[in-house]
Amino acid sequence: MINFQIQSDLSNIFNKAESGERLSFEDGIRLYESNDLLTIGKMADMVRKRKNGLKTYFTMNQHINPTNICRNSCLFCAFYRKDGEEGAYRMSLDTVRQKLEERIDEDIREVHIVGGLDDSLPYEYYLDVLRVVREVRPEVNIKAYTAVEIAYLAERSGKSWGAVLDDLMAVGLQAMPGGGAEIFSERVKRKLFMDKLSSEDWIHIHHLAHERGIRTNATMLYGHIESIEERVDHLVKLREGQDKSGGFLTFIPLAFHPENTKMHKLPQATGFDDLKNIAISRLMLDNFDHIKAYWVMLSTKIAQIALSFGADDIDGSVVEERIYHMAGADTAQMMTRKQLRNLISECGLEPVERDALYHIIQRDVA
Ligand code: V47
Repeated sequence: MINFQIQSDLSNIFNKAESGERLSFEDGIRLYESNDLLTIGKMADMVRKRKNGLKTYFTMNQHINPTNICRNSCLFCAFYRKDGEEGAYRMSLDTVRQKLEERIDEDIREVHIVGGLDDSLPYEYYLDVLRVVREVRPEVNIKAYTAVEIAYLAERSGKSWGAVLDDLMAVGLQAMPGGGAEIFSERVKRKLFMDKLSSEDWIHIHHLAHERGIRTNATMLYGHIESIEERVDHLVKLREGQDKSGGFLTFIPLAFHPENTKMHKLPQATGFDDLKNIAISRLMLDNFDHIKAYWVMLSTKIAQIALSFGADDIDGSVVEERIYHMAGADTAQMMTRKQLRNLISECGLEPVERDALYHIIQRDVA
């Protein structure tokens, strides 16, 4: 039971959140229209504590982006390059192996792999990357390839989406990251990421993964040209998708970073908007167990506050993040286990180390 007075016009929503009643589309709009951030945050914290208590998850992970060469040209992306362009790269399998071996002394539990849609790489390369990870680190969880990459590999190989997932599972795929969802709006898609999947296809590929026992994440890219109606619609579509399969693990709101993109004139989302998105997603996504405050995108300072605004996960040690750093993120490239634990404990919360599937890692910590 939460002990504070709701003096704003959000008391109706507070009553629903307190009793566990599902919030409507209109409730979502009212939350986004409200500037009563502390009330929204308190409500989200109440839901977060009901679901996860003080537990706050983190993971020791490694990001590998095998290629940044991409046939798409999404306006929000600073990561992609065209073949031959300055800064374009394509890792050999030996380089992938070397990246993994460089960190072999660290007890990493998740390898997170995403890259571009690279027409010069054969289908088998995408499988081989996972084979290399399995060889070097047989125990690690492999979280790889967005729904956009799955659809691309299907098109390249002439196989169905399900058959591509089967091939990837056979070489170690266990989970999929939440990228590529962007914002589920045809209007925005036509303007910013014309060649990507429709919302129906993105959700369908995740359902095919869930049917096979592959757990997946979901994201929403905000802070560009989307409206609040489009944000709420995105959350409602994900909630409906989760009702059908139950296979989503965590939701990660991602703030658009404009630097080095074709939309560099847009301002970056504010801390106020970041916290609002964390809190509203916690309130709307009643069937998601976890909301992630991705420190690389938010900064460690906002991520810490987000842990009292509905988030119960802070992602991980990361190392060599490229997508945000190419877009001007000035956060660190990595965090140690100790730093992650301290960041969480300092907020009066309980750090819990997990793998990509939210299995808890027990350790003796000094
Ligand atoms: O889909 C790309 C976003 C996503 C920019 O599942 C940008 O655990 C901001 O999905 N500014 C990829 N955002 C990252 C992603 C992710 C990250 C961390 C954890 C997980 C997980 C998933 O990044 C893309 C797109 O929405 N993105 N460019 C940019 N300039």
